[in-house]
Amino acid sequence: MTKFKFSVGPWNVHEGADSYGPATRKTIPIEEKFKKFAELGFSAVQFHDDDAVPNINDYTEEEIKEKARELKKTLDKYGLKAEFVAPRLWMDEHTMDGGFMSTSKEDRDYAMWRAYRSIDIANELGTDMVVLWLAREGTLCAESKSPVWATKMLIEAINKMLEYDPKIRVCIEPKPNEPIDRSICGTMGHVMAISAATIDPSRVGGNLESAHAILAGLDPAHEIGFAMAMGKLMTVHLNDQNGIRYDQDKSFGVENLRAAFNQVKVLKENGYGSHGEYVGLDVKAMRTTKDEDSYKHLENSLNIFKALEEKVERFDYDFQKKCVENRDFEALEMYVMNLLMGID
Ligand code: 3MF
Ligand code: MG
Ligand code: MG
Repeated sequence: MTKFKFSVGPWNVHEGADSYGPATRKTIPIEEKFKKFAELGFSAVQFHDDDAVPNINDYTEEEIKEKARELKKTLDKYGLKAEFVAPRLWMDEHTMDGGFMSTSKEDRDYAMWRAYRSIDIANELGTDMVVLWLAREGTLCAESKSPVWATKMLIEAINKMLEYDPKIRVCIEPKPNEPIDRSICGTMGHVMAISAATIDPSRVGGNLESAHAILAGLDPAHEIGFAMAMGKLMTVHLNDQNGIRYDQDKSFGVENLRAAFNQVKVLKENGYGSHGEYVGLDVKAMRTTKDEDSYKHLENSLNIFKALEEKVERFDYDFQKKCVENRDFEALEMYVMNLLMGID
């Protein structure tokens, strides 16, 4: 049996709307999702600030904390932990052209307000992690913003979060593009550099999403490995992606099985989870999926992960060593393919 603990966000079960068409499924209340997550074997839930406290702009700081305390009770009821809180800056009118890197001082202040509230919510929910998916932090028009200034703004914003709460950890989820054309912090390498430039690098790390690495033309397992080598892989968003196109958030492993195997392998070989890290999913059902199948992509992702974990357990390291010594990578590659195809 797996020793890994899994997490998922309520947005993973969604109505099916995309940029070109409306919803295809009914909205499921958040508590019903929690119940189902627990049944499926998830240990923790990931939150946007406004998943935790809807209409967050309408409340005072104290009211927000109070609502978060109520949510914690609901999570407790289902035996679920909160993994992280992420300010959903990209949805708000104040952050139309970015939050921390907006050219408007007023909008940057608003973004900080949301970041501080996310930290407050995280504290109430019993987690020390805030995730920053920097959705609109970059440019649509390259000449609209200096990348030097924008990068410095991000570092300044993270420093303020670290100062606001001496225990909070800030976890950047890099993505090279979408919804912006050019992002400021596109890969794990960028995240590590930003981390090193902050006032407390030990509290700034990364969340590697498989699809985001693929969109950057990189191998997700190597991105995970790079962050782990730096001791800064705080969480993962496992999913899959068919090449360099729109962000698809497909079920883990359904497009790139060998790459998925190597993600499980690198996590397992390097003791991921031993410091309480969760294996997080960030997957979406296909738009055509019926209401009654709203959770199938989660089940599929978990089943694929666990099947690959079993393959990793069977991986013959002696044979691998021999192949490497003989430089017989053809044999090693065929061994891996046979393992994945179930051919002994
Ligand atoms: C976008 C994403 C997001 C983030 C999430 C948490 C919808 O490509 O992957 O998921 O992971 O908002 O920051
Ligand atoms: Mg994504
Ligand atoms: Mg994600």
